[in-house]
Amino acid sequence: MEETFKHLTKLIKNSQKIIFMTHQKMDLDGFASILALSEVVSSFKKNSYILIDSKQTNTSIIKSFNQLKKDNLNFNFVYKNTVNKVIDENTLLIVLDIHKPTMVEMPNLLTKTNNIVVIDHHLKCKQYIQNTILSYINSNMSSTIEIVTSYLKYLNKVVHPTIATMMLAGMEIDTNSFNVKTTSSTFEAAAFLLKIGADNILKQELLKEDRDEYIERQKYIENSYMLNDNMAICTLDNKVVDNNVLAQIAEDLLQFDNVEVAFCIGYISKNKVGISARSIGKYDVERIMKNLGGGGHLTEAATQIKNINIESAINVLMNEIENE
Ligand SMILES: [Mn+2]
Repeated sequence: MEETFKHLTKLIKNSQKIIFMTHQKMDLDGFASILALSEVVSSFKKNSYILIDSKQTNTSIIKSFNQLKKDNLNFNFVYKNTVNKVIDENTLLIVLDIHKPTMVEMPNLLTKTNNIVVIDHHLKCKQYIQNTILSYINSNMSSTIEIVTSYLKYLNKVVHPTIATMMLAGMEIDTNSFNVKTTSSTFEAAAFLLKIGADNILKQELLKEDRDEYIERQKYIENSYMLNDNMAICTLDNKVVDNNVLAQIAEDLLQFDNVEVAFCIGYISKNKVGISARSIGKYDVERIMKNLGGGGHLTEAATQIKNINIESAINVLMNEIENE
């Protein structure tokens, strides 16, 4: 990891402009990692830009933006329609929390520069960003934030307490409250963030959710059932929901006795059914989702199936599980 950090520092110092990008449907692991690195870049007196989607739906992300405003923390945000004015072939493009080219916020940006860095903690997949000058993908890390925290330690730098708080919150989300993929280094990183000023109360505020959404989710969970000894499934009704809802429910199911794998199925648009799958780590859900046209990682994966109803989608999933 030290070699990577050394190289990364050199690349930043040798660049005029740095653009950060994470995956589509940005989450706190990607966003807080970007904010922290952006602070680092500024401390090297370099200009950094952060590519974001102009529409954010993730609650903790929206709260984070409001908090940045409250604390007067300014970053250069650019959007898909303005980033082309900023990027040129010498720009350093740092991609965080993702290494699949199709899943980055703006895939086409990967063709605009020769200087791409990828830092990620997901299991390396067959399809990855090829033309990098530096790539660090370590699936032993709980989160991208854990890697970025090590980088801060390496540089002997700190970030604003609000950013440290967002990092702690992002880590908590990625580890499902310090359960999944959590090692002693994860706790050491969390301890470091608290040491440099992460605030536990603000962290809780960022992670709080809407009461109505919570109640709706519990209603669905009430109707979940076990498929066999260790797999739980929750099927929603005809209401169209956001992908995040499916993911959250699948994650919720993992906290129950005997559940090692969880699926949640529901309409994500009028004629599209989404399946979200989660595993505590013993079972590879990516394989199942991949066979159904989706993808993801060992512990979290998903797919979308067009022109199908929920009943048929359940059957398709059941068949796939039986084939396993
Ligand atoms: Mn992540």
